[in-house]
Amino acid sequence: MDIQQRYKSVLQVLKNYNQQHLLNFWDVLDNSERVKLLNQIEDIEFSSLAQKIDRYVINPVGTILPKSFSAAPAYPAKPKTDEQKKKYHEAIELGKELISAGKVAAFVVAGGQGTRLGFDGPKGDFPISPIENKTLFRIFAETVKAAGKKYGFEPVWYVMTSPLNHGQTLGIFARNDYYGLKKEDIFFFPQGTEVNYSADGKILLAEKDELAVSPDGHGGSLKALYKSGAVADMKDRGIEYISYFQVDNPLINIFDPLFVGLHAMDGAQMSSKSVFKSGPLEKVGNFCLADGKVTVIEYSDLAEELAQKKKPDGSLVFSMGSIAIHMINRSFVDALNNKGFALPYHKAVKKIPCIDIQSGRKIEPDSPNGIKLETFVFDALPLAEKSIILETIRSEEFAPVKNAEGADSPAVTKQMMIALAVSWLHSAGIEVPKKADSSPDCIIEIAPSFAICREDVTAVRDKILPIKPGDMIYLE
Ligand code: UD2
Repeated sequence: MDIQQRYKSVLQVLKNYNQQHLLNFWDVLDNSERVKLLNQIEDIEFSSLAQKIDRYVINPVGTILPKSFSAAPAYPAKPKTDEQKKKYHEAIELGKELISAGKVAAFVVAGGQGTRLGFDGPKGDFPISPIENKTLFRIFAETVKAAGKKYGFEPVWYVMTSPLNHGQTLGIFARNDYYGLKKEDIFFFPQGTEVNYSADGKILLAEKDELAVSPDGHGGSLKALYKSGAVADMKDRGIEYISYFQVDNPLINIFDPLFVGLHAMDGAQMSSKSVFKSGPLEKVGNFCLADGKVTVIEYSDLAEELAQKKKPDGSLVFSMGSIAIHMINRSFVDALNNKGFALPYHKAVKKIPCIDIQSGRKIEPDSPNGIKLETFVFDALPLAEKSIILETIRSEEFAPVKNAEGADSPAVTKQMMIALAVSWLHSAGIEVPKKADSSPDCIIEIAPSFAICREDVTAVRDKILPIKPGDMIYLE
């Protein structure tokens, strides 16, 4: 079809959906700009557009909560009964076997825009370790490599980017020689995008020849894993379990035998780790049980009265917060995509630079002017036949870098990294000098090549020299 024919047919479709403004600047575009715009418009899924705009943009009904739900049960961080102790022991053994057999792969979602942190560039390139200033990507890569060495397998790491940061991310890895991993053992793929809308449901133009788009949310990872060929690659390599984590959490325990083992023993398809919420209104999703299915209800959707509800012993009813750590079966992702699935959209009202469709002038908004739609990965939990939750201790596995200042800021994350290193040293029987307020009087950083878990430190404790007040010690 020549370009005029394509133009005519696209214009007709756009008219049917009341989006013909997207071609307002056709006359001032050159040929390559016209092709670029048509390609983007032809990629829109028009079959679901009208319903999507009505349901999520113009007349949003908000999240539809299950009619009745209760708090979801979780495996405790430490086993309590003899039966549990036996099960945890067996799960750890099974987890180690599966990891050693190369059945578990690392998977980071790194497609977010990281605007809250105010960092220019992919968030994985943010320096965070307390002494060496290692970036998040470097910490994950070294952890993946160390796990391969510890368990004797060739680790594979899947990295989801977005079309907005894909090229930059590839450049960062190449410049850093893939942080010592084999290039062919890191599989990069971009997630999908969603077009952005004005409040009245018109698709926004970022430029006269370009639609305004944004990443489709971490829920998009379940489609992108499949579309990109990552799932097929996993099949070829014999990988069965996907260890899913977010780019902002340097404490992540990527290859955790207990989590892998419990998930596999219970025959789950998608499982999660949780922490006890720091308070009733902490901004994390809440693990609930609805119709027998594990479901995450975002903090913003849980009525305050329920969030505050207490048990007779004074503890919170909805106490388990989601920290976005999941174990997902490759076969589950495969099956979802084969039968076709859709996660619900969540609407975010944001400042979106765009073109005024009458004048063609660029608008740089000071206040939110447009709508982005995203899907969330945890909305796939109720689609799993079986899903388990393993509680974990916040200080051991969760210190996300999200904001420039205050809670979840780099300063807090670094403190938590030091505190975890100190706690591992304590467990190995090593004295760590303390200040009067009992905070550590030293800065410690443990390289993944030295230890990726508490037990690793105990195993090499004789190599650690005495620590003096004020020391800065990097263990590698
Ligand atoms: C998320 C969870 C929250 C809690 C918290 C833990 C949601 C809505 N909330 O909050 O319940 O678990 O994390 O830290 O998820 N990402 C992509 N593509 C996208 C959007 C995000 O890859 O299109 C990645 C992003 O790079 C990051 C992660 O997803 O690794 C989380 O994104 P976020 O910072 O927007 O999530 P947040 O902090 O609102």
